[in-house]
Amino acid sequence: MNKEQKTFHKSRRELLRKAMGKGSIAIVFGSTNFNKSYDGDFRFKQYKNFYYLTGFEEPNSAIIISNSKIGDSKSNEVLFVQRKDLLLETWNGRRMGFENVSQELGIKKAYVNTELPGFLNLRKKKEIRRVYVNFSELIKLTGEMRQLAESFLESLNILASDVEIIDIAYLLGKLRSVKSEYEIKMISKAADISVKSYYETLDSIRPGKYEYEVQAALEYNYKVFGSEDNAYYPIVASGENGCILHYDSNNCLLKDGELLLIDSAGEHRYYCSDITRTFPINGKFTKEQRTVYDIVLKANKECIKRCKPGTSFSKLREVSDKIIADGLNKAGILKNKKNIRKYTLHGLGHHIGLDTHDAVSYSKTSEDDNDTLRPGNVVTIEPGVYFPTGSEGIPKKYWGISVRIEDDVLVTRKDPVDFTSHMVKEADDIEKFMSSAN
Ligand SMILES: [Mn+2]
Repeated sequence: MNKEQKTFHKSRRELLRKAMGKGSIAIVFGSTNFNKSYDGDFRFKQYKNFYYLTGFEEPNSAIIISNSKIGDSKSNEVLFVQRKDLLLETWNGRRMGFENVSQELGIKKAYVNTELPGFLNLRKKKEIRRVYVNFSELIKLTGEMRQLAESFLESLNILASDVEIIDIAYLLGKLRSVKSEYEIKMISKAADISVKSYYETLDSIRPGKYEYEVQAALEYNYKVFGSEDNAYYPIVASGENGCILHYDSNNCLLKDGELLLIDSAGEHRYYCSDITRTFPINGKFTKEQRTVYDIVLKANKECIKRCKPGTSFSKLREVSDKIIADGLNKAGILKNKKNIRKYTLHGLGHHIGLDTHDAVSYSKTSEDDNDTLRPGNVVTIEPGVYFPTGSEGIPKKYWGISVRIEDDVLVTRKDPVDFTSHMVKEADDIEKFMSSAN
């Protein structure tokens, strides 16, 4: 791990210590291998909260973080990892080993994960008043960590009457929602990789190709440009499929005269981007498609401009719905503007980061406002309009049209920074690019 990344994860542990306050201890488990079928597992992916604090990508790990010394470790942070095992490493890949943790990750102290139970006995530790645990992930652990997690959960039964036991997700979500310079660099790099890949893919969009061919071109290019993984499973939805928000079959033929909605992006070093563009399959929008497209684009551009501290997701959605309702109404497509949400369906945007829909709070209560945007937030702006066949009150010639346009935007004290602004989105520019690509 390079120095910059080490410094980043160290700074996250420090932030967490501050946020927890004195008398607190955090116990955060990493992920384990999950079975897909028979003797095949899903590709391993680290839990994001654990990754945030460590940058460590091996399964069967856990970290304990506190403001004071933890157990006999003489350290305020201890990582538990798999033991080195030459035979298992031959089958399943290299292991760092506890001996190399401090050098490789910059975490002060490490042990083999079989030592963990000794550290989880908190009953005699009078100085501990609060215990933060990633319960929602802990209960899913498999394999060697499962037994350990279960006995830990049982031990909390007695402890719970004496100290506060709290799920750490909310607290870490608060920290994760404001991105550091390092994180901003990673997300913008992921976005740039995705944009480059879209350009390389434009010439595979034409009548007669299949959705999965476009998907394959995108995924190939993500890897080539430096992405280790999809940020999420690609949606490559032609025609009416675009009206299915989480369409992922990607097995239909691209037809002349229809639109292709692509919602797909790569990640970089665990940080996600999230892009949607809508293309005319034959390279030219019909009059009806163009009308809807330009209205959605107007909402997209206006909301990106407004991505400044003090605005909120709910305010932006109102703005977007109003632009789209007015636009559709003026074009004679939507009579009753009050019905607009039947056709815009989803929220206007979300945070992105280690998760594509970043696992942070969006709630607004009298105590805590997570709806309002702050400097350092990175969010998507993704207005969409969907007219599936049978849409009541919508003229038939618009049925089957779905348009979504999504960009990734950093909120700063000054103007918003659009990480995906170099991806073509004006209807004229899209047509120009597609005619030169084909
Ligand atoms: Mn999105």
